[in-house]
Amino acid sequence: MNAHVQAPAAPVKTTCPYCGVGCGVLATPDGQGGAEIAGDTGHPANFGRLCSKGSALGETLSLDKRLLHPQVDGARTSWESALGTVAGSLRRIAEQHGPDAIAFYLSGQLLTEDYYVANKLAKGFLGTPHVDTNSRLCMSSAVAAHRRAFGSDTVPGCYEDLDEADLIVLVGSNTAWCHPILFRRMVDARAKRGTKLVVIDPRRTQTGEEADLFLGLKPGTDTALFSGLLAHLASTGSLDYRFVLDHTSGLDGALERARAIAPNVAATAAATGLSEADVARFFELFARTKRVVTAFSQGVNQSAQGTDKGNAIINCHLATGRIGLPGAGPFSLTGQPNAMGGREVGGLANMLAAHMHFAPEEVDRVRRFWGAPNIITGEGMKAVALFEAIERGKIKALWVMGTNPIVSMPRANQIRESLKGLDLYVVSEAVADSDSARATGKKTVLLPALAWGEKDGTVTNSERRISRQRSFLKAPGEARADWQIIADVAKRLGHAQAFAYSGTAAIFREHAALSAFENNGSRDFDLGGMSEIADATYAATPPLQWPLPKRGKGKTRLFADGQFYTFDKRARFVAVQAPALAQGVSEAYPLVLNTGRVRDHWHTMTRTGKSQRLSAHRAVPFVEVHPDDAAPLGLKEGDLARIATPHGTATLETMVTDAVRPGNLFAAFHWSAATASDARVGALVRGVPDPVSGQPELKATPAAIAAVPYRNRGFLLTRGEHGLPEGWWWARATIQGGSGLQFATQESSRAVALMMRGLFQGHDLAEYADHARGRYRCAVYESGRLVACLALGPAEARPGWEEAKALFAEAEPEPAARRSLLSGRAETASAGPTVCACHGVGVDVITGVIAAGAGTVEAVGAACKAGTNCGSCIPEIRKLLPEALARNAA
Ligand SMILES: Nc1nc2c(c(=O)[nH]1)N[C@H]1C(S)=C(S)[C@@H](COP(=O)(O)OP(=O)(O)OC[C@H]3O[C@@H](n4cnc5c(=O)[nH]c(N)nc54)[C@H](O)[C@@H]3O)O[C@H]1N2
Ligand SMILES: Nc1nc2c(c(=O)[nH]1)N[C@H]1C(S)=C(S)[C@@H](COP(=O)(O)OP(=O)(O)OC[C@H]3O[C@@H](n4cnc5c(=O)[nH]c(N)nc54)[C@H](O)[C@@H]3O)O[C@H]1N2
Ligand code: SF4
Ligand SMILES: [Mo]
Repeated sequence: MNAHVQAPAAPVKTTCPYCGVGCGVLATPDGQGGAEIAGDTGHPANFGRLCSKGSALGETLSLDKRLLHPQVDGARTSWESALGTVAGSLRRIAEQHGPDAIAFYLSGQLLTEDYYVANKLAKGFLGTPHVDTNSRLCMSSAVAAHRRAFGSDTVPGCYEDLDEADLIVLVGSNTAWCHPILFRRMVDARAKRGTKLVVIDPRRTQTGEEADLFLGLKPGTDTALFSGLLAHLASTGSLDYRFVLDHTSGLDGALERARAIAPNVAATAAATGLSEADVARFFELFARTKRVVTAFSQGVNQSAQGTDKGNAIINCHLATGRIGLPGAGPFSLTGQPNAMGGREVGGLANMLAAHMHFAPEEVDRVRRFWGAPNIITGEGMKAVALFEAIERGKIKALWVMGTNPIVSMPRANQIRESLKGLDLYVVSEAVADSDSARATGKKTVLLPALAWGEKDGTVTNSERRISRQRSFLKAPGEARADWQIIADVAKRLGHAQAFAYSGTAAIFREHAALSAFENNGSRDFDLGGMSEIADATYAATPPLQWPLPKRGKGKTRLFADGQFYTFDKRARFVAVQAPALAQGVSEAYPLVLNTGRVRDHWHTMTRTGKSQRLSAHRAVPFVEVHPDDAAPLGLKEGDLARIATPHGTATLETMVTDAVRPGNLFAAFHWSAATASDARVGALVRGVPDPVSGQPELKATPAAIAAVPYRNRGFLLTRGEHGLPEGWWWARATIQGGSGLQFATQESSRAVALMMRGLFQGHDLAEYADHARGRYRCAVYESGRLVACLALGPAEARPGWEEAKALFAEAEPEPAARRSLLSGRAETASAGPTVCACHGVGVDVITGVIAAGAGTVEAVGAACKAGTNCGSCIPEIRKLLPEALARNAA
C-alpha cells in the first residue's frame, strides 16, 4: 500500500447542537479543523435527516471570532490568574455580602455534565440559590404546567407518537422552521395515514401554510380556545369518564371555569377572533379523533399566562384520557439541545437537583449525597427578578455560561446598563464578540469554553432521549470544557474533593446516582441503570430514553397506567384564568410586537452567522407589518422602520404581509450589536413574567412603528469585515468569499464615492457614477483580484445584491461579470433571494422552473435540486407553486 495515502478519518457519532429535536450527526474531521457533516441514519430522532442548520454545521467550525484565551478587564491573561480572580472575588463577595449576592445564569445549551457541576457548586458549596437559566425564557411554563398537572416535570410522549397520530395540533409553534425534522415526520404521517394538521398561531407561518386547518387567533387567547374545547368535549359526551374518575381530580372546578370563559363555539369564536365555522371544525376534529398529539412551544410558553395555556391544553388530554398512549398526548417541544438536561440537573431557580425541590427531606437528601457544606434550603430568583436584583445592586457577582442575555433577555438595554454595577462579571463563552462578552462589570472575566465538536458529554432531547455529544476536533487555543472551568474554581474555593472529576463519565455517573438515590419509584427522573456505567460504555453509549431505573424497565411513554407523581397518584385538572390581553396598548403604542425565529438562524447568530448558506435566507433584520397598518404610515415593502416600545427602539426592514394580523408586528430576535447597527429586538421587549412560572412574555409588547427616511441605500461586499461610519444603518451577513453589509445613509452618492476612495487607497477602483440620479457603483481590485464591491442608489430605488453576491463568490471574475458589477445589470439571470439553503437555489430559479412546467415540489426538485436535501424549504417551494402558476395563466 502507498505509504502516503492516509486512511480516511472515521466518522464520529455526535448530536446536533441546535434544537431540541436532538438529531444524530456523523462528523468526519478533515484534519484541518473542519469536518464533513451527515445525518446519522441510526439515530432514532432523525434517521439520517438533517435540516438546513444541521447540514451547514461544517461551515460554523472555523476559529474565526473564537475566544481562545482568558481575559481579565480586556487584557489577555493566564488561566491561573483568571481563575484566581474569579475564585478570589467570589470568596470576598460571599464574605462581605453573603453567598446570595452571587448569581449564575446558565443555559440549555450546556451539556448535562457542565450543568450538573455548575448547579452543585452554586447550590451545595457556594450556597447561593440564585441559579437560573435561559430555559426560564424557553421552557419554564411547560415545566410548571407539567408539575401542576402531573406532580412532576414529565413529558409523557415520544416522537413515534407523531408518526402514529391521526390529528396533530400545533399550538404556538412554527415547527416547519424551528423543529424541521419533527415537522417532516408529521408531514410523512399525513402522507402515510392521513394525519390532519391543525396550526394555532396569530401569525400564518410556513407551518400554518401547510396546515389542514389554520387558526389565526388573537394573540394570547389560547386559554379561551382550549377552555371552549373542554366545555365542548363535556357537553358532547366526548369525555373519558373512566379515566377521569380513576386517575384524576379537579375536573368539576376546571370545567366550571372553562364554561365561564368560553361556554360554547360562539363564545369561543368571539373570545379568540376566529370564525365559528373554524372553531367548530377544530372542536369536532379533536372530539372524534382518539389519536391526538397537541404539541406546543413558545406561543404557549413565552406568555404572561403561559402556565395556564399549558394546563388548558393538558386539561383536554386528561379529560379524554389521551395521554401516554401511542399517537396521543400533550407534547412540549423543547427548544434548546439540552433544555431537558438542564431540568434534570435542577438548573432552574425553583428546583434543587435531579427533579427534587425544596421539601426538607429533599434538601437533606441532596445535602447528604453531595456532602454539601452550604446546601440551600429554598428557591432562588428567576431570570427576570434576578436581573432586576442586579439593577438594584442586590447581586454583586454574576457568572454567565453559554447564553447571550444582552441580546436574548427582555429589556436588554437596561440589563446591559445594570451589569456595570457588578463587582464581578464572569462570562464563559465560545466567541469573543458576543454582545454579552463585550459587556462589562467593574471587574470582567472572560473564560474561553470549548465549543461543539470539541467538547464531550450528553444532551437530552424533547422525548427524554439522552444522546452523546462527542468531540472530533482538537481543543483550540487555551479553551477548556465548561465543567472543567467550574471544577477549577471550586478547587480554588477549597472544595477539591467534591469536584475531583476525572472526566465527563465520572460526572454523569454521579448525576445518575443522585437521580436514583433514595428514589424507589417516587421520582420520575431515574437514571439508576447508568449510575455505575464504565468510562468505555459511557463513551460508546447509544441514544437512550429515561427513565432508566436500576431495576425495572425504562419507558418510552409515561402515564398510560394512569399513575402520576402526585401524592395520591392522580393527575390534576387546573382551573385556568380567562385571557388577559396585551396590557398597555395605548395611543402612543398602538400595536402589539410578537417576536421569534427564522428558519436558518440560531438565536444570537454566534454560530449560524458564520455560514453563508444560512445567512442567505433572511439577510437583514426585518419586521412583518400588516398592509392595513403599513398603508396609513406610508410604509412600503423594504422601507426601513423604527419600532419603539417604552423600553427601547430598533430599526428594521419592513415586510408588508397579511401573514400577521392587523395590529400585530413580528420581528426575529437574532440580530445583535455584532451583526447590525440597530436591530436588538430584545431591547424592545417588556417581558412581563407569568405569575406561576416566572417565564417572561416575549410575544406581546405594545409598540409603535414609523418609517425612517434614509436618503440612500446600498450594499458593500468585502473579503474581510469592514465597519461603516457612525450614523449609518447597517446589517451584516456572511456571504460566499467574504462579508456583506446592507446599509442606509443620509450621505450623498458623491460622499460615498469619496469614502470608498479613502477606504481603498492604493487599490484599483472601477467606478460608475450618476450623481445626478444619486447612483454609484464601485468594484475594488487588488492585483486583478476582486476585494470589494459597493452599490448605492436612492432609498426608493435601492440596488439588489443577489447578482453581485454571486459574482463576488469568484475571486477573479470574468470581464462580463466585471461589467455587470458596475452596470448592475446581469448578463445572466440572477437567482434571486435564497429559498433552498442547501443547494443555494434562489426564488427566481424556482419560479423559472415552475414557469417551464414543474408543477409539484418533486418536479421542482428534479429540475433545480431545490428542496431535495434537508427539505426545510419545501413549505416555501409549495407556496411558490400556485403563485407562479397563477402568474403564468394571467
Ligand atoms: N431556526 C431555528 N430553530 C430553532 C431555534 C432558532 O433560534 N432558530 N431556537 C430553538 C429554541 S431555543 C426554541 S425555544 C424553539 C422555539 O420554537 P417556536 O416556538 O416554534 O418558535 P417561535 O418563533 O419563538 O414562536 C412560535 C410561534 O408562536 C407564535 N405566537 C405568538 N403569540 C402567540 C399566541 O398568543 N398564541 C399562539 N398560539 N401562538 C403565538 C408566534 O407567532 C410564532 O410563530 O425553536 C428552536 N429551534
Ligand atoms: N425577543 C425574544 N427573546 C427571546 C426569545 C424569543 O422568542 N423572543 N426566545 C428565548 C429563548 S426560547 C431562548 S432559548 C433564548 C436563547 O438565547 P441565548 O441563549 O442568549 O442565545 P444563544 O445565541 O444561543 O447564546 C448562546 C451563547 O453561548 C455561546 N456558546 C456556544 N457554545 C458554548 C459552549 O460550549 N460553552 C459556552 N460557555 N458558551 C457557548 C454562544 O457563542 C452564544 O453566545 O432566547 C430567548 N429570548
Ligand atoms: S432539526 Fe435541525 S437544528 Fe434541530 S437537531 Fe435536527 S438538524 Fe439540528
Ligand atoms: Mo428556547
